[in-house]
Amino acid sequence: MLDGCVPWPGELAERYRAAGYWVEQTLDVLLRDGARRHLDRTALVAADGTRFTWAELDAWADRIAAGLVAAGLAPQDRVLVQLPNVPEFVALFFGLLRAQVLPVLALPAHRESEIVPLCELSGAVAYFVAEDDGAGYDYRDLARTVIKAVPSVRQVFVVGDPAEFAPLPTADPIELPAADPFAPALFLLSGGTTGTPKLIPRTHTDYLYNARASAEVSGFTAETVYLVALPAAHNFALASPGLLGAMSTGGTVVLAPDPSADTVFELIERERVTVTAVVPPIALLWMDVVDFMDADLSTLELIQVGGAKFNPEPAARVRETLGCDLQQVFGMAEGLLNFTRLDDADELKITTQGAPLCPADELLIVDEEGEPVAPGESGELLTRGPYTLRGYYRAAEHNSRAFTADGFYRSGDVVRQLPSGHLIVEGRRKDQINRGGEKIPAEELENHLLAHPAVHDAAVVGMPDEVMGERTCAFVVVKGDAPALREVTAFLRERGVAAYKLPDRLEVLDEFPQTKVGKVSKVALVRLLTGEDG
Ligand code: AMP
Ligand code: DBH
Repeated sequence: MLDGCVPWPGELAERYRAAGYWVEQTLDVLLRDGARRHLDRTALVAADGTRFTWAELDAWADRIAAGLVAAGLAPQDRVLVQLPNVPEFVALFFGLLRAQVLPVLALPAHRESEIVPLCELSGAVAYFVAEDDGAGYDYRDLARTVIKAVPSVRQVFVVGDPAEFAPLPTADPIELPAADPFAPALFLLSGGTTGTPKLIPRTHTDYLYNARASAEVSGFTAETVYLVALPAAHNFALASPGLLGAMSTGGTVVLAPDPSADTVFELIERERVTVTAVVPPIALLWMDVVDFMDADLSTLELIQVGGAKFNPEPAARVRETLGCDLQQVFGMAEGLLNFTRLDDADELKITTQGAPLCPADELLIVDEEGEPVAPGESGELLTRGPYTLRGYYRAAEHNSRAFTADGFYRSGDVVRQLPSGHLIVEGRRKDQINRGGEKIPAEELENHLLAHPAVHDAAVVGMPDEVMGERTCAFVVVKGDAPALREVTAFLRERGVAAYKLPDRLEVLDEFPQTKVGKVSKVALVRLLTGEDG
């Protein structure tokens, strides 16, 4: 195992292999086998209509792999990849796998305050970006900051006009050694709960299982046309089942540059999309406007909704509005995935967040003392299994708290389990805001706020919101004059904080309410917003 990664204990690993969850294949098999089987069928479609057959995509990935090697990248090197939903994302992903270079998958929304620490933590030697985000943001500016700030980053590769940097490297294909199927293949980002980012190593074999089993439970076939509406770097859109799941069954992947109804409905109609995955606010938006848009969505069979709780009321309206089936997905980049099943009763599809994907997923639901609750009671979800991490990368100290001694991951989610195995997500026991599926670690935002000259103390909480589930409220105690929200968000932007992490509301207090043990009471802060007493 790569230094800084925590392996599964040998006995469990043996069990996962014996049961067939872990196969001796690398992730790259999805493209290699797919190309052998599907040759001239369409594998990938860009938003502008550019199409790639399986053979073309396979050859492209080979050329990129050779280019990476020629550029001096070596097996086990880490690189930061920050690309929008463009075909290069897919080709580069497989090129990196073939060269055994490990991508750290950042979101297009990330900025300096996320990218720099990620490069530092991973020791990234290269940074892959797009020229811009199509809306005026130039990633080459960000790259200039990153290479100055992080000495390990030696090279920047750009999709589009590279300016002073290099284009995506390609070269004539070369023979490359096969990777170890049980070694890390890539790093996903955790939504996080602390002031520093956390990286999730995913091995070839665990992520292959993740993608293939998800594809099976979601009914994917060679006829599947999967629309990537969320960022491709997100575990949901990448492998749950996502684009890798679609590839695993020989389906077609269509890339949407953004999840707006205008963009997506046109692509669904044009490419005869059968399935896509979104966070709840996007589903709500589509449901709101579908009647006013004359797009033909008749090919759409299934919409997967996850990332944040999808409430029963809108869930019940999916079929009548969008004309397709609903699958709720409660997942985490750390591993465990829960899906409602396609043959579940409507009641379960509407009111639950699904049941665990794998028979070997172990779930514990525990009270504040860590003791298992009675069946059907709510408590914090702990889990371990064949595709759930055993430790964050290079985070020994944090791991000692984030995992039990037995290796169960503490999800921080408060859930209740029905006799059928389905989970209902009821809340959370982690210091994080879930803003419509985008995760904001409270401590991280508080640290940024504390850097503001007028802020003496800061506490960030989620405030209930009809559409987003939660929005972000920053409570501050000030020194001198209180700044306005607009001034604070400008300050945070200046520090390079991603836009989705900016507070929606700012409240100034003389002092923070405290718990009995003298900590800031976030429960009391939320009550100040909702006006609930008790
Ligand atoms: P991350 O660890 O950043 O991948 O985020 C995963 C977290 O998102 C989970 O631990 C939950 O807190 C939240 N989440 C994902 N899907 C759902 C869902 N369907 N309902 C409620 N919360 C969800
Ligand atoms: O929120 C998530 O991280 C998530 C949600 C649904 C996820 O990682 C997934 C499905 O795979």
